[in-house]
Amino acid sequence: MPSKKNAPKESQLAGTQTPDRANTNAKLQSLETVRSDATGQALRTNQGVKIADNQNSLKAGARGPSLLEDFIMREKITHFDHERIPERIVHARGTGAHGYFQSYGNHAELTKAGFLQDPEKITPVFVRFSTVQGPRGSGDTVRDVRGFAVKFFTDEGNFDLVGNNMPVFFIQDAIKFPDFVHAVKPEPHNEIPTGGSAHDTFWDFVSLVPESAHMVIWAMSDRAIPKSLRTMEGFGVHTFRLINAEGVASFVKFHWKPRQGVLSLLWDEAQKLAGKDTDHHRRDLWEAIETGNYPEWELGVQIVPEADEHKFDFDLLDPTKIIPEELVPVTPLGKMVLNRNPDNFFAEVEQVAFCPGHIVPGIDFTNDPLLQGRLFSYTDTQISRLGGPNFHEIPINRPLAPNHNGQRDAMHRVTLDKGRAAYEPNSIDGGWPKETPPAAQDGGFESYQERIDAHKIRQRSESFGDHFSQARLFFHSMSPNEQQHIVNAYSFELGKVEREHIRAREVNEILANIDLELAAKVAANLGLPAPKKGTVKVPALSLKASPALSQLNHPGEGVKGRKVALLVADGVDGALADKLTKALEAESLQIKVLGPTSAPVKTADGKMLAVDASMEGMPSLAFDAVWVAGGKGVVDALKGDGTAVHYILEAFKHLKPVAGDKEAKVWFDELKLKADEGLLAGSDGKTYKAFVEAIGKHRVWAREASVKAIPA
Ligand code: HDE
Repeated sequence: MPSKKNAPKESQLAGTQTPDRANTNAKLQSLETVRSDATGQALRTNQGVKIADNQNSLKAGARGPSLLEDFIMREKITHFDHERIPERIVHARGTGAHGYFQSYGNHAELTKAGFLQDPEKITPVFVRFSTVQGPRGSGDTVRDVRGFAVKFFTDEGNFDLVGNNMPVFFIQDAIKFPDFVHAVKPEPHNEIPTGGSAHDTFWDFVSLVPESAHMVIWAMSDRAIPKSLRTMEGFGVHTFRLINAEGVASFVKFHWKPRQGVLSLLWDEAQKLAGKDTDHHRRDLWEAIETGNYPEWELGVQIVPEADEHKFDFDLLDPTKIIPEELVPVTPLGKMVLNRNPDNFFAEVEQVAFCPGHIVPGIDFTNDPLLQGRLFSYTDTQISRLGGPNFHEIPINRPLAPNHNGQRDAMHRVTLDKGRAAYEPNSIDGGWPKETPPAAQDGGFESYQERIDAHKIRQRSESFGDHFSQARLFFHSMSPNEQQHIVNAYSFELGKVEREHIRAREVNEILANIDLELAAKVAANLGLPAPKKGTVKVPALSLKASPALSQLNHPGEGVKGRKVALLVADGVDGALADKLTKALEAESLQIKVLGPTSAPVKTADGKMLAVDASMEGMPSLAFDAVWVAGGKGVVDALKGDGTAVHYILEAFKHLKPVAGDKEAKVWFDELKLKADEGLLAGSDGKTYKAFVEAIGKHRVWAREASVKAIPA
C-alpha cells in the first residue's frame, strides 16, 4: 500500500527495452564511459594508491603536529577546497531529468531538421527547470518565472530550446538585461529578499520601464507559482525560423503543452511550502519519475509564413508579445517524455550548459534583439562558470553527433586529437576534417539568407511601442478567481515596497494603463487613491480575450501522477484502505499513507500497517487531495489531534477535494465544512469516482470565496 518508492531505477532495468526506455540509451551509453561505480572497490587516492587509514592524518607522534608530507590528506583537502563552481548568474536554482523526444510525423514541409522528420526516431533530451532570482539553495515555490531548458541530442548536433514557463519577457533589448537582473536580484546592501521580487529595486525598475508591464502581469499571475514542474507550459518566447529543404522559411513560436495540465499553487500554499519543503518541486519531479509517472509534454509551433510577417498588430520580433492562439493555433509536432533521473546532480544538472545559439540545420534565429544578445551571453558565461572553453566536452554537454574541428588545447581539454593539422584547409591529414556544403538533407549549416539593407543605429523600432494592450488582453482572459489572485499578488508585492512613490507610480503609470479596475483594487489595498485614467493611449485589440491564456482551460488529461494523502490511525479498516488504494492506483494516482507519527498503525483486525510519513512530515500542501480512512476509532483519534484537524482544514481551505470513508462525514460536519462537489464521504465506487473526478478538476474553485474565515 505505501507508494512504490522503491521502484527499480532505469539503470537496473537495462535490458528490459520498452519504447519508453529505449530512448535514452544513446546518451546513456555516452555517459557510460565516465560513470563511476565504487561498489566492491578499494578506497584509493586520485593516483590510484590504496588508502590504509582514512581516519587519521600523518603526525609526528600521536599528539604531535601534522606533517606536510601527508600526500593523502593534502590531496583530499585540496580537492575539497575547490569543489564548488560559481552558480549561474540567473536560474541558479534548478533540477533536471533525462528523457526523449519523438516526432508525431514527418514535418519536412516545415523544416529539414532530421529529428522532426521521422516518427520512428527517438532523440534523447536533457531538461533543466529552474527559478530565476534565487541562489542555488533557495526555495522552489517562490513567486518567480521558471526556466524550461531542453537540450536535444540530435543526430545533426545539439539543439537547445532555452525557454521559460511564460511566453514573453520583461525587456525588449538584451542591453537592458543586466539592469533588469540587478533590479530583481536581492538588494545589494543586505541581500534580501532571497528568491522573490517583492522589494523596492524590482518595482522601481519595472514601474520605470513600461515594456515590462506584460511580463510583470504574468509574474503576478498563478503562472509564477506552478504546482509542479510537471504542470508548467513551456515557451521558446522569441520568434524563430524553421526552414525546409527548399529553403522556404516560416516564423515559429515554440510551445510545450503538459499533458498533466497547467496547474498552480495557491499563494498561501506556495509561501508555506517554501519553508516546509524547500525542495518541493525537485522532489515532486524526482518521485514522479521514480514511480513511473513519467511527465509528458507536447511540442508544438505557431507557424507564420514569411509573407505574413507584418500582418499582426504587434511585431513578431518583439519578445514582450505573444501571438494569441486564437489567431494562430499551435500545431503539434511531437512529444517529450521525462523518464530517468540523473545519477549525479553536480555532473548532470549543475554542469549542463545551455545556449540558444545551439541550433541545427532547419532551424534559425530571427532579429529579435533579445535573442541576438542571448546568442552571445550563454557561451560567454560558461567560461567562468565551468572554467574554460572546453565545457562542451563535459559528458552531459557532449553531442551525440561527432564534433571534429581544429579547436585544440586549453583548460580541461579531454579529447586526444590525433593528426598534425589543427587547421583547415590542410594537405597533411588528407584534408580532414572537411566542410560539408549545405544540402537538402545532412548538409552543413547554412544561415537563412535574410536581406538586410539598413543604417547602423541605436534605436528601438516604433513597432515595439505598445506595452499595454497585451497585458490588458491577459488580464481580461482570466477567470474571476485568477483575476483576484492577480490583484492579491500586486497588492502583496507592492505592500512590501517601502517607497510610496514607487507604489504610486506602478499603480498610476502601469496598472491604470492595463485596466482601471485592476488599478483601483490594488490602490485600495495600498491605501492609495484610485487613478481616474491611464497615462497613455492604449491601442484597442480586435481580440478581447484569449481563452488559451486561462489555466482553467488546461486542466490536464486525467489524474495520472496526482497525489492523495490517506490519513490513518489505530483501528483503521485495512481491507477498506486496501480497496481504496487499489481503486486510486488504477487511476495512476500516487498515494501516501500518513499517520499521527511515522510509526506503523494497528488495523482493526490486529495487523500492522506501515505509513509513509507522519502528517506533520508531509503537510497537505504537498497533496492534491485528502482521504480520511475508515475504521473504528480513526476519526476519534484524528479529531483529538491538532495536526490532523489542521490537515483537513488546510486542505479544504486550499480548495482540494477532502473525502473519507463514511465515518468521516460526522467529523466534516463538526468542522463546519460547507458541502460542495469536493467534499465527499462514502466507501462505494460512486464516491471513489466522484473523488477522482474532483481531483481531475484540480481545485473546487467555487469554494474560494467562502473559505477566507478558515484558520489555517
Ligand atoms: Fe537567460 N541566461 N538570458 N533567458 N536563461 C541564462 O546562462 C540571458 C532570457 C533562460 O537551466 C544564463 O547558463 C540574457 C530569456 C534559462 O542552465 C545567462 C538575456 C529566456 C536559463 C543568461 C536572457 C531565458 C537562462 C545564466 C537577455 C527565456 C537557464 C547561466 C538578452 C526565453 C538555463 C547560463 C539552465 C540562463 C543570459 C533572457 C531563459 C547569464 C543576456 C528571454 C531557462 O547567460
